[in-house]
Amino acid sequence: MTLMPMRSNPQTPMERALELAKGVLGTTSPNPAVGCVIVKDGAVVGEGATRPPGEAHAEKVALAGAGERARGATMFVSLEPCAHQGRTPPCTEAIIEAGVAEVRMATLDPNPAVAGKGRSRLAGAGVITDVGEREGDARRINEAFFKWIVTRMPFVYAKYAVSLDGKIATRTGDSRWISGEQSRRVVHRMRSIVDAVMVGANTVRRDDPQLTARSAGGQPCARQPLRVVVDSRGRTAASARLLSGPGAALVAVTGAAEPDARESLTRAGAEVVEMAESGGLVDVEALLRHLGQREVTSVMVEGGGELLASLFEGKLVDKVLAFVAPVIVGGREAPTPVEGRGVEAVSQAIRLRDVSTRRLGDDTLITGYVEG
Ligand code: AOF
Ligand code: ZN
Repeated sequence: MTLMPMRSNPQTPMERALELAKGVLGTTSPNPAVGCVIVKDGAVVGEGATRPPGEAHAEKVALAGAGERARGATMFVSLEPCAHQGRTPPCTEAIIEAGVAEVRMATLDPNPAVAGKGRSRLAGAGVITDVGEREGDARRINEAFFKWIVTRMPFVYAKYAVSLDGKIATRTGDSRWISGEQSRRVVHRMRSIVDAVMVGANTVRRDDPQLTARSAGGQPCARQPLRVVVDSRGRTAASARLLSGPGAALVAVTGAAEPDARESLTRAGAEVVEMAESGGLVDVEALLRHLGQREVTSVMVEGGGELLASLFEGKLVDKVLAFVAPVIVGGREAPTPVEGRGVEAVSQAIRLRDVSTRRLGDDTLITGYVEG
């Protein structure tokens, strides 16, 4: 028997703030998920995380818990406190009023309404400030917000599960299940964090996925991502499972979709949105821009190969999540995750950076960011 090693480094207040932030990911959008810890004389006197939009920011929750003990204390917060009047009043004023002596923020807020103003407002009022402790981790937690708030384009995750020989299904289209249970649980956790999931019409026809976020026991989660089908002609069957069920569904079509098809989808409960076309297909960049304007900050694209190819070709993918399972499927007709035409030379291939791997049972999850 092996004993668990004693943790030689107990969690720092900033690590706790990051943990609190992670805990509310998926409940704060389009706001970032922020964690805050207030320490006085070496003891934690208040903690908090961002509440849903329109409710308190992390700092306000922590200040409420600390009460009078916030006076002369140090605040650790995973994002620069806001200095603007948004849906809620500025956190900086609450911090100054509470008499906090020092604010240590992991990173500045890229929101143009804040972007350094929070820090200078605090410093101007005599509060000691510091920026940069665990900055990379803090930015990664809110990677979608960091892109969306400055570009108004959603952060796009390309997710797929492949066999060890690079197939996403057999030649007959069977794909249940290539990846193992632990991998599928990670996918459900991701679906509960992102604002939208997206698939192509062929994937709906072939797999009839539900695309809901479900717990390990199969129960649908309280919050569901918007389900988006890219379907130029609007030929998705009204009986497709993703059109009903908890959460909203949107079908993106082009002018080529017949009124009957649109009506049947609307009756089935979906919102039908006509987008510009590009080569006879839905212009995916325009679709993403449309979603971003509706405050969709992140989209996880779950296939198929043609949709992923147009997104990669349009340089619209930010991060890849590839689940690799130790099975061999074979077959030259068996589909692969990215179809389209592909590049001619390996030197033109899309490269990932900051690549990391994680074991999930016998599967390996490989993630990385598309080089910009
Ligand atoms: C903070 N603490 O916990 C979060 C912040 O409309 P509002 O008032 O909710 O403000 C939204 C903006 O505030 C959001 O775009 C981001 O810049 C910042 N989020 N700021 O001080 C927090 N979630
Ligand atoms: Zn705030």
